[in-house]
Amino acid sequence: MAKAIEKWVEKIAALTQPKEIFWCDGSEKEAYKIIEKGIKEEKIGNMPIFHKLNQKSWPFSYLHRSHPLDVARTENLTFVCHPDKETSGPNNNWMPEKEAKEKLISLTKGCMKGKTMYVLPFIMGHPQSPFSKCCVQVTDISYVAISMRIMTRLGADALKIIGNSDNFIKGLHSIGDLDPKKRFIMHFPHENLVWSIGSGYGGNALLGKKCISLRLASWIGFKEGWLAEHMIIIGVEDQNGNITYLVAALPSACGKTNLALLKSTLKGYKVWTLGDDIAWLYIGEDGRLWAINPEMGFFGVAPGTNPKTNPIMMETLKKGSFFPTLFTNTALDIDKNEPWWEDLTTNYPKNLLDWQGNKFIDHNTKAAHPNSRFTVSITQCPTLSKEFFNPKGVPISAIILGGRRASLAPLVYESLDWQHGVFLGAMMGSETTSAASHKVGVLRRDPMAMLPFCGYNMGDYFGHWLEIGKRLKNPPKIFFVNWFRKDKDGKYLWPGFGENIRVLKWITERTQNKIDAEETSIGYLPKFSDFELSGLNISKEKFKSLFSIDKKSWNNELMEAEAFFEKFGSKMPLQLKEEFNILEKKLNG
Ligand code: OXD
Ligand code: MN
Repeated sequence: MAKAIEKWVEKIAALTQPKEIFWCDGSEKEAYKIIEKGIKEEKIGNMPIFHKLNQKSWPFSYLHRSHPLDVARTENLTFVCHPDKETSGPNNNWMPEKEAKEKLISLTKGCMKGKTMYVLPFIMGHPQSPFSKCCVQVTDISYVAISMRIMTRLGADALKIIGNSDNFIKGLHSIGDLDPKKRFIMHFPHENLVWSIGSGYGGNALLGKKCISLRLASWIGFKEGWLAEHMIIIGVEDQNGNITYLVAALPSACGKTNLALLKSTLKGYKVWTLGDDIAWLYIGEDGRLWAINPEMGFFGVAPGTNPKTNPIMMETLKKGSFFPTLFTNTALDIDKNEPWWEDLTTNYPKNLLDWQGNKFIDHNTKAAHPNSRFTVSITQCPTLSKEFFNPKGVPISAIILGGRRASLAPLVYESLDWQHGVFLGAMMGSETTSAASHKVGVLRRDPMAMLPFCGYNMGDYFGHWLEIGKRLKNPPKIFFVNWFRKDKDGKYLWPGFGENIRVLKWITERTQNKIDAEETSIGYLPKFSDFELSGLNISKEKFKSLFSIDKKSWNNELMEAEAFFEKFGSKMPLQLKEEFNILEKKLNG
């Protein structure tokens, strides 16, 4: 008798009609076979799907150019189809399941004709963790097959665990004909199914990432009592060798990967990396909050990455291993056959092709797409924590939430307690970036940096956070950061990057109750004397500007947050309304 997984694959093949089916085993040999086959058989526009880069300077690296209209997540075409609209909430697009499936079936029928269908069995999370999830994705593009191999634990182990059972999350992916009008990324949480057609872009097509590990997993976590979050996981080691583990949520392209791989500028301090995008948080037997990273790779934004801003990522990218490294929509230095992006070097290479493969002439435009990416195995990261391989994960002492704000939010502040932290997290706003296809630089509410990724009603999500807090014996402290505050002349007030270790130092010292803080209307702020500024040339006055609280702006923020909260109607927890009133009073009292 055929196994459930085989039956499902047969059913999908009957619908998509591929010329052949390729079951991936995750081996090294297979990866290069898929790349070679892709180069011979697959084209995007008139270009081969992969271009082999200089293997001496960038070992095992390939460049992929996507369709020019397929360069970011498409939130307007992303749907979460719970049986009823209210469960999906105002934060998700929704349509009735019947209508969604009819649309998808008509777009998917015969979409793999003449193509290879890759079957990718993989595990999100450590195979020995009770939280890990076995998944199977099919795709008709080698770029996705290879990317999934870098980003997940793909291959035989997953097949072994799945065995004859039908206990696996299903992902159906096809690039379709890349027509944005025929693109949908649909989630069916009650069936553990993601169905994505018309895009090859990471967040839309690597289904293990945002679709499974955030949207579906957040819903599973809601039902089972844990959290799936858009967070990095790091360990901060101090001069005495003590390591404090933290998680941090920042919206896409707000320096999240740089923070995950931070190279400390403070002597004696070191950051250990456990994850740069997603954390699953659960309550351990000891009553503490624990975190695991379900992924195995980094899918990071390339522009701005260089030996100064992120030396550890540069090392990771150049390390080379049996996992290939992919660059997507970067520019190409023709003379060196190397990838290039803005700020990688101070000068432009002499002969450069832009991200679409055209000669780069107009320096008023960007050579690399602003959302160009690298996909690289986490195992190549020189600062990878050994705890990454621990199925239990790490115990968390602090949660950091943040956004991109030119004004309003101080560099760092600490909430008064868990409930207050959840409230401030729920009203979080950030200026949009190029990671999703919408206008860049517009302020939007992005609670816990989860707005595009929460697979159910965010009103319920806030309630779930409050519940988790009640169940924790010693809840982590919740902090807020903003690296992006500017002065009157539009200049950044804080140097950021490696200097952010100073903020992490203050946070870890607060978690150890080593230092005091200033209580204000929005929470605790650092005292000038406790904040490590040596060697930075930051005057007391500048420090004040980094931490000033403007009453008018905060009142305005409250007004905007209120309008946002109203969208969730009766799902909005009363405790957050109480916190709202308290803050309003404190600001104006
Ligand atoms: C990402 C994102 O790609 O958040 O990680 O968009
Ligand atoms: Mn992300």
